[in-house]
Amino acid sequence: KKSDFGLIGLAVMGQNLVLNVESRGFQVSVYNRTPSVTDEFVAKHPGKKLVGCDTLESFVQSLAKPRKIQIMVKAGAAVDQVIEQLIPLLEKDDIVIDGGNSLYTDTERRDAYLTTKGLRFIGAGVSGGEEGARKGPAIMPGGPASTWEVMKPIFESISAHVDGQPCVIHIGPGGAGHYVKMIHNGIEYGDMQLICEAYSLFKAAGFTSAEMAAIFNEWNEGELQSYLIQITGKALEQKDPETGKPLVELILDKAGQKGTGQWTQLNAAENAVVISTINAAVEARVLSSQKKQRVTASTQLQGPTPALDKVKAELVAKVHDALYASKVISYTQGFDLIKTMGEKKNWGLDFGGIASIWRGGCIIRARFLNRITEAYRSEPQLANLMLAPFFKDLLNRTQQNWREVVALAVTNGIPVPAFSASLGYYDSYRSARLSANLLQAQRDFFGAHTYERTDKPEGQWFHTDWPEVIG
Ligand code: 2AM
Repeated sequence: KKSDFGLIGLAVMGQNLVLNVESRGFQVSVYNRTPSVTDEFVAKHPGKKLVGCDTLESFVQSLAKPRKIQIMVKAGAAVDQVIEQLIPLLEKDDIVIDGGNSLYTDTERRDAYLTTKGLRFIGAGVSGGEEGARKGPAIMPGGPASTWEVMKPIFESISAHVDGQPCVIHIGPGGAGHYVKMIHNGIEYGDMQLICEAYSLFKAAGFTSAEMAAIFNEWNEGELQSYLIQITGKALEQKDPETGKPLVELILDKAGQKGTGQWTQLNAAENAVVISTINAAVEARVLSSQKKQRVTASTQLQGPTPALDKVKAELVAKVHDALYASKVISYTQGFDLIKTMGEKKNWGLDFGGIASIWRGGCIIRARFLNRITEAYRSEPQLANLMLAPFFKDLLNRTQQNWREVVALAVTNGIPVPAFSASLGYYDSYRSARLSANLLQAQRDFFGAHTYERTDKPEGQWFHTDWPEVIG
Protein backbone atom coordinates (compact mmCIF):
# COMPACT_ATOMS: atom_id res chain seq x y z
CA LYS A 1 0.00 0.00 0.00
CA LYS A 2 1.23 3.47 -0.88
CA SER A 3 1.49 6.07 1.89
CA ASP A 4 -1.04 8.87 2.38
CA PHE A 5 1.55 11.42 3.41
CA GLY A 6 5.29 11.93 3.29
CA LEU A 7 7.56 13.99 5.49
CA ILE A 8 11.12 15.12 4.89
CA GLY A 9 13.30 16.24 7.81
CA LEU A 10 13.21 14.21 10.98
CA ALA A 11 14.31 16.71 13.59
CA VAL A 12 12.05 16.84 16.66
CA MET A 13 9.28 18.89 15.03
CA GLY A 14 9.27 16.62 11.98
CA GLN A 15 9.24 13.44 14.06
CA ASN A 16 6.40 14.67 16.21
CA LEU A 17 4.33 15.75 13.21
CA VAL A 18 4.83 12.30 11.66
CA LEU A 19 3.65 10.60 14.85
CA ASN A 20 0.67 12.96 14.96
CA VAL A 21 -0.33 12.25 11.33
CA GLU A 22 0.16 8.50 11.82
CA SER A 23 -1.95 8.52 14.97
CA ARG A 24 -4.90 9.86 12.94
CA GLY A 25 -4.93 6.73 10.81
CA PHE A 26 -2.66 7.74 7.94
CA GLN A 27 0.30 5.79 6.62
CA VAL A 28 3.36 8.06 6.54
CA SER A 29 6.59 7.76 4.57
CA VAL A 30 9.61 9.48 6.07
CA TYR A 31 12.93 10.64 4.68
CA ASN A 32 15.88 12.40 6.27
CA ARG A 33 19.10 13.58 4.63
CA THR A 34 21.08 11.54 7.14
CA PRO A 35 19.60 8.02 6.69
CA SER A 36 20.59 6.77 10.13
CA VAL A 37 18.14 9.26 11.63
CA THR A 38 15.36 7.73 9.53
CA ASP A 39 16.31 4.19 10.48
CA GLU A 40 16.48 4.99 14.19
CA PHE A 41 13.17 6.82 14.10
CA VAL A 42 11.33 3.97 12.39
CA ALA A 43 12.98 1.37 14.65
CA LYS A 44 11.90 3.34 17.70
CA HIS A 45 8.25 3.08 16.70
CA PRO A 46 7.49 -0.54 15.84
CA GLY A 47 3.94 -1.36 14.82
CA LYS A 48 3.20 2.11 13.51
CA LYS A 49 2.20 2.76 9.89
CA LEU A 50 5.58 4.25 9.01
CA VAL A 51 7.64 3.67 5.88
CA GLY A 52 11.28 4.63 6.29
CA CYS A 53 13.05 5.57 3.06
CA ASP A 54 16.79 5.96 2.66
CA THR A 55 16.64 7.61 -0.75
CA LEU A 56 14.46 10.43 -2.00
CA GLU A 57 13.58 8.27 -5.05
CA SER A 58 12.15 5.43 -2.97
CA PHE A 59 10.43 7.98 -0.73
CA VAL A 60 8.63 9.58 -3.67
CA GLN A 61 7.75 6.16 -5.13
CA SER A 62 6.20 5.07 -1.82
CA LEU A 63 3.56 7.81 -1.91
CA ALA A 64 0.01 7.67 -3.30
CA LYS A 65 -0.79 10.24 -6.01
CA PRO A 66 -1.25 13.12 -5.93
CA ARG A 67 1.69 12.97 -3.55
CA LYS A 68 1.54 15.01 -0.39
CA ILE A 69 5.01 15.81 0.85
CA GLN A 70 5.72 18.03 3.83
CA ILE A 71 9.18 19.51 4.23
CA MET A 72 10.32 20.14 7.81
CA VAL A 73 13.92 21.27 7.42
CA LYS A 74 15.75 24.36 8.55
CA ALA A 75 14.19 27.52 7.10
CA GLY A 76 16.20 29.13 4.30
CA ALA A 77 18.49 27.51 1.76
CA ALA A 78 17.79 23.96 2.95
CA VAL A 79 14.15 24.27 1.85
CA ASP A 80 15.23 25.30 -1.64
CA GLN A 81 17.74 22.46 -1.82
CA VAL A 82 15.12 19.87 -0.91
CA ILE A 83 12.67 21.37 -3.41
CA GLU A 84 15.29 21.21 -6.17
CA GLN A 85 15.97 17.56 -5.37
CA LEU A 86 12.25 16.76 -5.40
CA ILE A 87 11.27 18.47 -8.64
CA PRO A 88 12.71 15.87 -11.07
CA LEU A 89 11.09 13.07 -9.08
CA LEU A 90 7.57 14.50 -8.85
CA GLU A 91 4.64 14.45 -11.25
CA LYS A 92 2.04 17.03 -12.19
CA ASP A 93 -0.28 18.07 -9.35
CA ASP A 94 1.85 16.55 -6.60
CA ILE A 95 1.74 18.75 -3.50
CA VAL A 96 4.77 20.09 -1.65
CA ILE A 97 4.15 21.64 1.78
CA ASP A 98 6.72 23.74 3.57
CA GLY A 99 5.87 23.49 7.26
CA GLY A 100 8.92 25.37 8.51
CA ASN A 101 9.24 28.95 9.76
CA SER A 102 9.89 30.35 6.30
CA LEU A 103 9.84 34.03 5.49
CA TYR A 104 6.62 34.68 3.57
CA THR A 105 8.45 36.27 0.66
CA ASP A 106 10.43 33.03 0.22
CA THR A 107 7.11 31.20 0.21
CA GLU A 108 5.76 33.50 -2.51
CA ARG A 109 8.85 32.84 -4.59
CA ARG A 110 8.61 29.05 -4.15
CA ASP A 111 4.89 29.08 -4.86
CA ALA A 112 5.44 30.86 -8.18
CA TYR A 113 8.38 28.62 -9.05
CA LEU A 114 6.64 25.31 -8.34
CA THR A 115 3.58 26.47 -10.26
CA THR A 116 5.77 26.85 -13.35
CA LYS A 117 6.78 23.21 -12.82
CA GLY A 118 3.16 22.04 -12.72
CA LEU A 119 3.43 21.27 -9.02
CA ARG A 120 1.30 22.53 -6.15
CA PHE A 121 2.75 24.30 -3.13
CA ILE A 122 1.48 25.09 0.34
CA GLY A 123 3.41 27.31 2.74
CA ALA A 124 2.09 26.40 6.15
CA GLY A 125 2.95 28.06 9.44
CA VAL A 126 2.91 25.46 12.18
CA SER A 127 2.79 26.71 15.75
CA GLY A 128 2.92 24.96 19.06
CA GLY A 129 6.46 23.78 19.46
CA GLU A 130 7.35 20.16 19.92
CA GLU A 131 4.33 19.28 22.01
CA GLY A 132 1.95 21.00 19.62
CA ALA A 133 3.43 19.13 16.68
CA ARG A 134 2.81 15.82 18.46
CA LYS A 135 -0.62 16.44 19.96
CA GLY A 136 -2.10 19.09 17.70
CA PRO A 137 -0.64 22.39 16.50
CA ALA A 138 -2.31 25.48 15.12
CA ILE A 139 -1.72 25.37 11.38
CA MET A 140 -1.74 28.39 9.07
CA PRO A 141 -1.65 27.12 5.48
CA GLY A 142 -1.28 29.42 2.51
CA GLY A 143 -1.69 28.46 -1.13
CA PRO A 144 -4.43 27.93 -3.72
CA ALA A 145 -7.85 27.11 -2.27
CA SER A 146 -8.06 24.02 -4.51
CA THR A 147 -4.85 22.65 -3.00
CA TRP A 148 -6.11 23.40 0.50
CA GLU A 149 -9.20 21.29 -0.26
CA VAL A 150 -6.94 18.30 -0.95
CA MET A 151 -4.96 18.82 2.24
CA LYS A 152 -7.90 19.74 4.45
CA PRO A 153 -8.74 16.24 5.77
CA ILE A 154 -5.18 15.62 6.97
CA PHE A 155 -4.62 19.13 8.34
CA GLU A 156 -7.95 19.20 10.15
CA SER A 157 -7.34 15.84 11.76
CA ILE A 158 -3.82 16.64 13.00
CA SER A 159 -4.47 20.17 14.24
CA ALA A 160 -5.49 21.15 17.76
CA HIS A 161 -9.23 21.41 18.36
CA VAL A 162 -11.09 23.94 20.50
CA ASP A 163 -14.83 23.61 21.09
CA GLY A 164 -14.84 20.91 18.42
CA GLN A 165 -13.35 23.28 15.83
CA PRO A 166 -10.01 22.43 14.19
CA CYS A 167 -7.29 25.06 14.71
CA VAL A 168 -6.60 25.34 11.00
CA ILE A 169 -8.25 27.31 8.22
CA HIS A 170 -7.14 28.16 4.73
CA ILE A 171 -5.45 31.51 5.42
CA GLY A 172 -5.15 32.70 1.84
CA PRO A 173 -3.07 32.30 -1.33
CA GLY A 174 0.72 32.31 -1.70
CA GLY A 175 2.62 33.54 1.32
CA ALA A 176 -0.46 34.38 3.43
CA GLY A 177 -0.01 31.42 5.77
CA HIS A 178 3.62 32.05 6.59
CA TYR A 179 2.86 35.75 6.86
CA VAL A 180 0.17 35.20 9.47
CA LYS A 181 2.49 32.83 11.32
CA MET A 182 5.12 35.59 11.38
CA ILE A 183 2.66 38.04 12.94
CA HIS A 184 1.64 35.32 15.40
CA ASN A 185 5.27 35.19 16.49
CA GLY A 186 5.46 38.97 16.80
CA ILE A 187 2.37 38.92 18.99
CA GLU A 188 3.97 36.13 21.00
CA TYR A 189 6.98 38.40 21.66
CA GLY A 190 4.57 41.08 22.90
CA ASP A 191 2.63 38.73 25.20
CA MET A 192 5.84 37.41 26.73
CA GLN A 193 7.36 40.83 27.35
CA LEU A 194 4.15 42.16 28.93
CA ILE A 195 4.15 39.27 31.38
CA CYS A 196 7.80 39.93 32.16
CA GLU A 197 7.03 43.58 32.92
CA ALA A 198 4.27 42.53 35.33
CA TYR A 199 6.81 40.24 36.98
CA SER A 200 9.40 43.02 37.25
CA LEU A 201 6.94 45.24 39.12
CA PHE A 202 6.01 42.45 41.51
CA LYS A 203 9.65 41.67 42.03
CA ALA A 204 10.44 45.32 42.82
CA ALA A 205 7.54 45.42 45.27
CA GLY A 206 9.04 42.52 47.19
CA PHE A 207 6.76 39.63 46.24
CA THR A 208 8.41 36.23 46.67
CA SER A 209 8.52 33.76 43.80
CA ALA A 210 5.86 31.68 45.50
CA GLU A 211 3.60 34.73 45.85
CA MET A 212 4.13 35.66 42.23
CA ALA A 213 3.42 32.10 41.11
CA ALA A 214 0.16 32.25 43.06
CA ILE A 215 -0.80 35.52 41.33
CA PHE A 216 -0.20 34.12 37.84
CA ASN A 217 -1.96 30.87 38.73
CA GLU A 218 -4.96 32.87 39.85
CA TRP A 219 -4.89 35.06 36.75
CA ASN A 220 -4.94 31.90 34.69
CA GLU A 221 -8.39 31.18 36.11
CA GLY A 222 -9.76 34.53 34.91
CA GLU A 223 -9.87 36.82 31.89
CA LEU A 224 -6.13 36.53 31.34
CA GLN A 225 -6.29 32.75 31.02
CA SER A 226 -3.65 31.75 28.51
CA TYR A 227 -0.89 29.26 27.95
CA LEU A 228 1.82 31.88 28.58
CA ILE A 229 0.29 32.98 31.91
CA GLN A 230 -0.03 29.32 32.86
CA ILE A 231 3.60 28.45 32.14
CA THR A 232 4.74 31.64 33.88
CA GLY A 233 3.05 30.48 37.10
CA LYS A 234 4.62 27.05 36.74
CA ALA A 235 8.05 28.50 35.93
CA LEU A 236 7.97 30.68 39.05
CA GLU A 237 7.15 27.63 41.18
CA GLN A 238 10.14 25.72 39.90
CA LYS A 239 12.97 25.18 42.39
CA ASP A 240 16.58 24.63 41.42
CA PRO A 241 17.29 21.02 42.48
CA GLU A 242 20.84 21.86 43.56
CA THR A 243 20.34 24.99 45.65
CA GLY A 244 16.62 24.77 46.41
CA LYS A 245 16.26 28.39 45.27
CA PRO A 246 13.58 29.56 42.84
CA LEU A 247 15.05 28.60 39.47
CA VAL A 248 13.87 31.72 37.62
CA GLU A 249 16.00 33.89 39.92
CA LEU A 250 19.10 31.92 38.93
CA ILE A 251 18.56 32.28 35.19
CA LEU A 252 20.71 34.86 33.40
CA ASP A 253 18.66 37.87 32.20
CA LYS A 254 19.90 37.73 28.62
CA ALA A 255 17.32 36.80 25.99
CA GLY A 256 17.88 35.43 22.50
CA GLN A 257 15.75 35.64 19.39
CA LYS A 258 15.52 33.78 16.12
CA GLY A 259 14.38 36.62 13.89
CA THR A 260 10.62 36.37 13.35
CA GLY A 261 10.10 39.35 15.66
CA GLN A 262 12.49 41.42 13.56
CA TRP A 263 10.76 40.28 10.36
CA THR A 264 7.51 41.57 11.83
CA GLN A 265 9.14 44.91 12.69
CA LEU A 266 10.53 45.30 9.17
CA ASN A 267 7.19 44.48 7.60
CA ALA A 268 5.38 46.97 9.84
CA ALA A 269 7.90 49.66 8.97
CA GLU A 270 7.48 48.97 5.26
CA ASN A 271 3.72 49.32 5.57
CA ALA A 272 3.72 52.28 8.00
CA VAL A 273 1.71 50.36 10.60
CA VAL A 274 2.27 51.11 14.29
CA ILE A 275 3.22 48.01 16.25
CA SER A 276 4.83 49.80 19.16
CA THR A 277 4.10 47.03 21.69
CA ILE A 278 5.77 44.37 19.56
CA ASN A 279 8.64 46.75 18.77
CA ALA A 280 9.14 47.37 22.48
CA ALA A 281 9.18 43.61 23.07
CA VAL A 282 11.77 42.94 20.39
CA GLU A 283 13.89 45.86 21.58
CA ALA A 284 13.63 44.68 25.18
CA ARG A 285 15.28 41.43 24.09
CA VAL A 286 18.01 43.38 22.31
CA LEU A 287 18.75 45.48 25.42
CA SER A 288 18.65 42.38 27.59
CA SER A 289 21.34 40.82 25.47
CA GLN A 290 23.67 43.77 26.23
CA LYS A 291 24.21 42.52 29.74
CA LYS A 292 27.80 43.68 30.10
CA GLN A 293 26.99 47.26 29.11
CA ARG A 294 23.99 47.29 31.45
CA VAL A 295 26.05 46.14 34.37
CA THR A 296 28.55 48.93 33.70
CA ALA A 297 25.83 51.55 33.27
CA SER A 298 24.07 50.43 36.46
CA THR A 299 26.86 51.97 38.54
CA GLN A 300 27.04 55.19 36.51
CA LEU A 301 23.57 56.30 35.50
CA GLN A 302 21.26 57.31 38.30
CA GLY A 303 17.61 56.56 38.98
CA PRO A 304 15.26 56.57 41.93
CA THR A 305 15.39 53.95 44.65
CA PRO A 306 12.33 51.77 44.10
CA ALA A 307 9.82 52.08 46.93
CA LEU A 308 7.01 49.93 45.66
CA ASP A 309 6.60 47.92 48.84
CA LYS A 310 4.19 50.59 50.13
CA VAL A 311 1.75 49.91 47.29
CA LYS A 312 2.19 46.15 47.36
CA ALA A 313 -1.39 45.43 48.38
CA GLU A 314 -3.04 47.33 45.53
CA LEU A 315 -0.45 46.37 42.95
CA VAL A 316 -1.88 43.00 41.92
CA ALA A 317 -5.21 44.30 40.66
CA LYS A 318 -3.58 47.28 38.98
CA VAL A 319 -0.90 45.30 37.19
CA HIS A 320 -3.58 42.86 36.08
CA ASP A 321 -5.36 45.69 34.33
CA ALA A 322 -2.17 47.13 32.87
CA LEU A 323 -1.27 43.75 31.45
CA TYR A 324 -4.72 43.11 30.04
CA ALA A 325 -5.04 46.55 28.45
CA SER A 326 -1.54 46.38 26.98
CA LYS A 327 -2.28 42.95 25.57
CA VAL A 328 -5.34 44.33 23.84
CA ILE A 329 -3.16 47.05 22.30
CA SER A 330 -0.63 44.47 21.12
CA TYR A 331 -3.34 42.44 19.35
CA THR A 332 -4.94 45.59 18.01
CA GLN A 333 -1.65 46.52 16.37
CA GLY A 334 -0.94 42.97 15.17
CA PHE A 335 -4.35 42.75 13.51
CA ASP A 336 -3.95 46.22 12.04
CA LEU A 337 -0.80 44.96 10.34
CA ILE A 338 -2.48 41.75 9.17
CA LYS A 339 -5.39 43.78 7.78
CA THR A 340 -3.11 46.27 6.04
CA MET A 341 -1.03 43.57 4.36
CA GLY A 342 -4.08 41.43 3.59
CA GLU A 343 -5.65 44.31 1.71
CA LYS A 344 -2.44 45.25 -0.05
CA LYS A 345 -1.95 41.65 -1.18
CA ASN A 346 -5.61 40.93 -1.81
CA TRP A 347 -5.40 37.85 0.37
CA GLY A 348 -9.05 37.91 1.44
CA LEU A 349 -8.14 37.21 5.04
CA ASP A 350 -10.72 36.17 7.63
CA PHE A 351 -9.51 38.00 10.75
CA GLY A 352 -12.06 36.32 12.99
CA GLY A 353 -11.00 32.94 11.66
CA ILE A 354 -7.34 33.71 12.26
CA ALA A 355 -8.03 34.64 15.90
CA SER A 356 -10.10 31.50 16.35
CA ILE A 357 -7.41 29.07 15.14
CA TRP A 358 -4.96 30.67 17.57
CA ARG A 359 -7.13 29.46 20.46
CA GLY A 360 -5.50 26.05 20.44
CA GLY A 361 -2.15 24.41 19.82
CA CYS A 362 -0.08 27.56 19.60
CA ILE A 363 1.95 29.52 22.13
CA ILE A 364 -0.42 32.52 22.25
CA ARG A 365 -3.52 30.38 22.84
CA ALA A 366 -5.83 32.24 25.17
CA ARG A 367 -9.42 32.59 26.17
CA PHE A 368 -9.61 36.21 25.04
CA LEU A 369 -9.08 35.31 21.37
CA ASN A 370 -12.78 34.45 21.26
CA ARG A 371 -13.47 38.12 21.80
CA ILE A 372 -11.40 39.07 18.76
CA THR A 373 -13.30 36.54 16.67
CA GLU A 374 -16.61 37.97 17.90
CA ALA A 375 -15.48 41.51 17.15
CA TYR A 376 -14.64 40.71 13.52
CA ARG A 377 -17.66 38.46 13.05
CA SER A 378 -20.00 41.26 14.00
CA GLU A 379 -18.03 43.90 12.08
CA PRO A 380 -15.76 42.38 9.40
CA GLN A 381 -14.43 45.78 8.30
CA LEU A 382 -13.65 46.95 11.84
CA ALA A 383 -10.92 49.60 11.49
CA ASN A 384 -9.39 49.17 14.92
CA LEU A 385 -9.98 46.41 17.45
CA MET A 386 -10.07 48.92 20.35
CA LEU A 387 -13.36 50.25 19.01
CA ALA A 388 -15.20 46.92 19.16
CA PRO A 389 -17.72 47.08 22.04
CA PHE A 390 -16.02 44.47 24.22
CA PHE A 391 -12.55 46.01 23.91
CA LYS A 392 -13.82 49.56 24.26
CA ASP A 393 -15.46 48.65 27.58
CA LEU A 394 -12.37 46.77 28.68
CA LEU A 395 -10.03 49.68 27.94
CA ASN A 396 -12.35 52.24 29.51
CA ARG A 397 -12.52 50.08 32.63
CA THR A 398 -8.78 49.40 32.91
CA GLN A 399 -7.17 52.59 31.63
CA GLN A 400 -6.93 54.29 35.03
CA ASN A 401 -5.10 51.38 36.67
CA TRP A 402 -2.95 50.96 33.57
CA ARG A 403 -1.82 54.60 33.81
CA GLU A 404 -1.14 54.30 37.52
CA VAL A 405 1.05 51.27 36.89
CA VAL A 406 3.05 53.04 34.18
CA ALA A 407 3.36 56.10 36.43
CA LEU A 408 4.52 53.96 39.36
CA ALA A 409 7.03 52.21 37.15
CA VAL A 410 8.38 55.50 35.84
CA THR A 411 8.69 57.14 39.28
CA ASN A 412 10.38 54.04 40.63
CA GLY A 413 12.75 53.63 37.72
CA ILE A 414 11.47 50.23 36.63
CA PRO A 415 11.55 49.74 32.87
CA VAL A 416 8.14 48.88 31.39
CA PRO A 417 8.74 49.63 27.71
CA ALA A 418 5.84 47.53 26.42
CA PHE A 419 3.30 48.75 29.01
CA SER A 420 4.20 52.35 28.28
CA ALA A 421 4.44 51.96 24.50
CA SER A 422 0.95 50.45 24.58
CA LEU A 423 -0.37 53.32 26.68
CA GLY A 424 1.28 55.83 24.36
CA TYR A 425 -0.54 54.26 21.43
CA TYR A 426 -3.83 54.29 23.31
CA ASP A 427 -3.54 57.93 24.31
CA SER A 428 -2.44 58.96 20.82
CA TYR A 429 -5.21 57.08 19.08
CA ARG A 430 -7.89 58.55 21.33
CA SER A 431 -6.61 62.13 20.85
CA ALA A 432 -8.86 64.17 18.60
CA ARG A 433 -6.02 66.67 18.32
CA LEU A 434 -2.37 65.73 18.48
CA SER A 435 0.69 67.95 18.40
CA ALA A 436 1.25 67.38 14.68
CA ASN A 437 0.03 70.94 13.99
CA LEU A 438 3.37 72.14 15.32
CA LEU A 439 5.11 69.44 13.33
CA GLN A 440 3.47 70.74 10.16
CA ALA A 441 4.57 74.27 11.04
CA GLN A 442 8.14 73.05 11.42
CA ARG A 443 7.98 71.22 8.10
CA ASP A 444 6.59 74.24 6.32
CA PHE A 445 9.17 76.47 8.05
CA PHE A 446 12.26 74.65 6.83
CA GLY A 447 11.00 72.87 3.76
CA ALA A 448 7.89 74.71 2.48
CA HIS A 449 5.98 71.44 2.82
CA THR A 450 2.69 73.39 3.26
CA TYR A 451 -0.10 72.63 5.71
CA GLU A 452 -3.87 72.37 5.95
CA ARG A 453 -5.86 74.55 8.38
CA THR A 454 -8.55 73.70 10.90
CA ASP A 455 -10.61 76.67 9.73
CA LYS A 456 -10.40 75.87 6.02
CA PRO A 457 -11.69 72.88 3.99
CA GLU A 458 -9.53 69.76 3.83
CA GLY A 459 -7.33 69.58 0.76
CA GLN A 460 -6.51 73.29 0.73
CA TRP A 461 -2.81 73.76 1.32
CA PHE A 462 -1.14 76.84 2.76
CA HIS A 463 2.34 78.14 3.00
CA THR A 464 3.64 80.86 5.30
CA ASP A 465 6.62 83.09 4.70
CA TRP A 466 8.21 82.35 8.03
CA PRO A 467 10.72 84.84 9.43
CA GLU A 468 14.31 84.26 8.52
CA VAL A 469 16.45 82.62 11.16
CA ILE A 470 19.99 83.81 11.51
CA GLY A 471 22.81 81.59 12.77
P1 2AM B 1 19.99 16.00 8.93
O1 2AM B 1 19.51 15.09 10.02
O2 2AM B 1 20.54 15.25 7.79
O3 2AM B 1 20.92 17.07 9.45
C1 2AM B 1 16.77 20.10 10.97
O4 2AM B 1 18.07 20.59 10.78
C2 2AM B 1 16.43 19.06 9.93
O5 2AM B 1 16.63 19.62 8.63
C3 2AM B 1 17.22 17.79 10.01
O6 2AM B 1 16.32 16.73 9.77
C4 2AM B 1 18.24 17.97 8.91
O7 2AM B 1 18.70 16.75 8.35
C5 2AM B 1 17.43 18.71 7.89
N1 2AM B 1 18.23 19.46 6.94
C6 2AM B 1 18.99 20.57 7.20
N2 2AM B 1 19.56 21.01 6.08
C7 2AM B 1 19.17 20.18 5.08
C8 2AM B 1 19.43 20.13 3.68
N3 2AM B 1 20.19 21.05 3.09
N4 2AM B 1 18.85 19.14 2.98
C9 2AM B 1 18.09 18.23 3.58
N5 2AM B 1 17.80 18.22 4.89
C10 2AM B 1 18.33 19.19 5.63
